[in-house]
Amino acid sequence: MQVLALDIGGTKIAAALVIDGEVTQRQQFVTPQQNAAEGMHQALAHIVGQYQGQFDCVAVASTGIINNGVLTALNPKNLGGLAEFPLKASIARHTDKPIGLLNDVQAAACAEYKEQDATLIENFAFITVSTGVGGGIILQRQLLTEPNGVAGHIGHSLADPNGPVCGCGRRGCVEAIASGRAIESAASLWDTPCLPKEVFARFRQQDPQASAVIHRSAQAIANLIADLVISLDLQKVVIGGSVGLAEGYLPLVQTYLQQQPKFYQCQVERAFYGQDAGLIGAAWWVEHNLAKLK
Ligand code: ADP
Ligand code: BMX
Ligand code: ZN
Repeated sequence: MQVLALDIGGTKIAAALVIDGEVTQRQQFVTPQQNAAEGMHQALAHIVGQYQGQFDCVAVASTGIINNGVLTALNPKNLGGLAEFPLKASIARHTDKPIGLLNDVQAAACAEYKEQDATLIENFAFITVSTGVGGGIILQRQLLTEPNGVAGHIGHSLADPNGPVCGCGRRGCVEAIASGRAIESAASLWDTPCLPKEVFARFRQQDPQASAVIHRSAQAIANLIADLVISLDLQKVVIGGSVGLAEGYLPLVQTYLQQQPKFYQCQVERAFYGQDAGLIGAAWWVEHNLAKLK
């Protein structure tokens, strides 16, 4: 089966044909930030048009709470203020093939979990540190999506009650401290402001200001992992997203996690599929749930 897979994040939209788990014809677009609803309709029309006639179904991994084909942003600031968007209906304007949708990190969790030995790893999570911070949780070998698609929104658990207000409305979320946008916002106040990619470059050169921000992010993620391990008996966590995959970040998370008592620790690894975890997982999930979509 040829699956048109889309991975819609707060910063970029990836699209590809996924055939037997292999990614081909991958393209990447910037997520619209201005006039976001209209921009999203146009981006989807353009992308589906590019692959017209080449796919049997569409699999969408998208940022936001995905329920009944509708995207509801928990943090609308990550999507240029877009709070709600009819994702499935927008794509269905351009194709009559079946369309399956799930949250971007839930999808990535599927891709990475199928690479695990399920006889050994029963409880598992994927954490993305990207525009936001998201999660996909697998318990007793099953991805949590029911009943409302909310499960896994761990970026909005509490990191610091005195931290910055998050775009979701809550104060001190992990996302408000650890995400790419949080790093960007901290670095925008510096004498020589810069974007997260440059913050990482300065961190690797041991710049104290950059190191403090990256350490704060990694420590919040390590604490989040510890909370998940002790709540859910997780056996392994895999990390993705452009911040999560950035050189030097994972070792820092591991170092902070190793400072926790033994019961709070678990194996933490880099995403096997890197930036393609969402695309591959969405395609896999839709192929395995196709009967329910028709
Ligand atoms: P999305 O959230 O759309 O899935 P990404 O996973 O690429 O996209 O995450 C985007 C965030 O990662 C942005 O905040 C961006 O500034 C940051 N980022 C992009 N490239 C890098 C990099 N090489 N190193 C560190 N951070 C990066
Ligand atoms: C936010 C939330 C999650 C998402 C996560 C990572 C929105 C729009 N998104 O916590 O649904 O999974 O970010 O998303 O509320 P990304 O855009 O960083 O990949
Ligand atoms: Zn929040």
